[in-house]
Amino acid sequence: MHATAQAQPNIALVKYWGKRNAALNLPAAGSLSITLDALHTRTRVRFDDALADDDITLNGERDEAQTRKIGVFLDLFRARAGVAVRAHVESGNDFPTGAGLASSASGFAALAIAVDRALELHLDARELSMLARRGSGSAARSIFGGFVEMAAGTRDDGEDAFAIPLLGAGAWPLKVVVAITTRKRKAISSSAGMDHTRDTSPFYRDWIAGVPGDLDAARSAVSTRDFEKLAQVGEASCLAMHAVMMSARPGLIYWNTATVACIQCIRSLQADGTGVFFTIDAGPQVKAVCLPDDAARVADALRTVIGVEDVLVSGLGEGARIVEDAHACA
Ligand code: 2P0
Repeated sequence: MHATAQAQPNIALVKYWGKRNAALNLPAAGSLSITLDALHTRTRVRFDDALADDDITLNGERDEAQTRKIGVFLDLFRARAGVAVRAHVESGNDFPTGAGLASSASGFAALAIAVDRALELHLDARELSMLARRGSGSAARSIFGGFVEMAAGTRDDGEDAFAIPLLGAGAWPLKVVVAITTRKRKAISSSAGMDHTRDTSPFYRDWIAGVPGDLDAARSAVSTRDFEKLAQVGEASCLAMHAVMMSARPGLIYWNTATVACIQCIRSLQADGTGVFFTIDAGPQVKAVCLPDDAARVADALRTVIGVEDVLVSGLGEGARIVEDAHACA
């Protein structure tokens, strides 16, 4: 009745921003991501007959809203197992939480894997991806390593909205340099930001309509290891997503001045022939995707940008998995 799992965040190169069904957390369009290896979530789950309520600790703290959300997520698994037993959940990240570093992706992926093992459900990866999606849309992708595609699906029950692995982490070992420009939590959650964008942006339909073409281009770039092509579609998808966010009323601006300075730094590196492109999520951090030999140069350059607090370098990593119980959380 207990298990510990580890998962890593993923970074979308073709972005997910919009839902077609909020109750089942179904995305309005597909997405394509890379799973990282240098940032980790570890989650320990122990079901306990003596508990009256779930007991949930995230990064050493208890939070009522998070406890409710995770309780609802655990109910999906309890229903599958036909049990009502409550759980102790301890989860920790070794990177800033809720700051645009995809902590909800690694968090719900790790939780899904740990709960599946603790309840001995033995669900397959597709089912785990669909269940992780219920916690957070991007978590469906962190079930897998390397390059991953998430399908929007068309079914009302969401049974065709899951991620699939496209290419293993070792098959095209790109690097990701993360420039951290603040450790503060973001003011507007992704879910709230997506709803607001759908409800108020005049460009929302065009944004969603453009995603399938970007997915085709990115999938083809991955299968042929065409970095230039991936760079073009990756930056275009990121900027289109931020454009639609900014066109909401009032506009959502997740960037700060250092975010823009990092983009400009990356543009000058590109002009000098460095293999790098940027992507930015619902937060001010900049992720620079690089050819392996160029990562050190990119990291050195981003460290000199005013407002950059820290720079992390990551390779591509594996999907969510069970780990030894001994050292539970970061
Ligand atoms: C992505 N983001 O594709 C996009 C880019 C943020 C910007 O997936 O509401 O936390 O839990 O399904 O997964 C962040 O959204 O949103 C996200 P919910 P999630 O990575």
